[in-house]
Amino acid sequence: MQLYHHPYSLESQKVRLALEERNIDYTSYHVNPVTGKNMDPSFFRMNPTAKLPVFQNGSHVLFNTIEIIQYIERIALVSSGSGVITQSSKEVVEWMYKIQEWNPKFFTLSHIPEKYYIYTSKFLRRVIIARMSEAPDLATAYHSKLKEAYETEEKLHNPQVLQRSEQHLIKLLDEVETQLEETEYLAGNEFTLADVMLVPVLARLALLGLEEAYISCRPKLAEYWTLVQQRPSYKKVIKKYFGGWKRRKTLLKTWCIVRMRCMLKRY
Ligand SMILES: N[C@@H](CCC(=O)N[C@@H](CS)C(=O)NCC(=O)O)C(=O)O
Repeated sequence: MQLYHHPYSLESQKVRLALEERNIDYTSYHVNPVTGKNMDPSFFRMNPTAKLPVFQNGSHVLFNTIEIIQYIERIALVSSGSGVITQSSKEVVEWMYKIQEWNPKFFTLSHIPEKYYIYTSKFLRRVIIARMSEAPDLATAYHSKLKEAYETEEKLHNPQVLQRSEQHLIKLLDEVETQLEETEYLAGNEFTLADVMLVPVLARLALLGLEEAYISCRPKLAEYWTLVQQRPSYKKVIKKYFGGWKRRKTLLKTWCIVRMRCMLKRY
């Protein structure tokens, strides 16, 4: 089994947490979306939306986060045999869909300093154009990606889009807080795949420096956040890249690559 993913990608984090929690072995391929690696023709041919993650098991290729996680769950169920692991309950699945409904894209981009966002998005557009000339048979798909990039920039200037995204997040976190008043974890007193979906959302808020504004102000959520950060899966998938000083190192490395390639005009 192969997973094409990147530590920056929130959707990838969800899938990697599920793989770690269920103890499934896989071959990992890093595809950095900020340096435009997801635009390479080899990856683009497999997934013309260029989105991460992609999970491959033989000829079976999955792109949808929930489908991948449910597939991982089935593999874990089969390999556990004796029934140590049980299938996700209706509550777990409902939470998974509820969390997946919130798209972090505009919220995240609107909290990145504008100069970094503008520089990187210009770089990515150039990468798309360069890849398009390398693989003219994929021109239509690359064109769609270019269009998407312009639309994203336009939407980022629309206060309504940003407001809707924030309101959606607040509603989700309020529902989570109400649930955590009843149970230790999201769907009961055990960590489940619903929690696997939520942890990267909280990690994203922390990464953007918004822990106070969205997590700490909700007492149960704050307790939960402290608890889930103790898990080995969290340490391996998120803390390894973004914990403490590592955050700076991880972000700086990508920023240097982007700057260098811009300076050398190597798209
Ligand atoms: N496949 C996911 C969504 C994947 C997704 O949005 N991935 C983002 C990263 S978290 C991505 O790859 N963005 C890069 C791009 O759009 O070029 C789903 O289930 O809807």
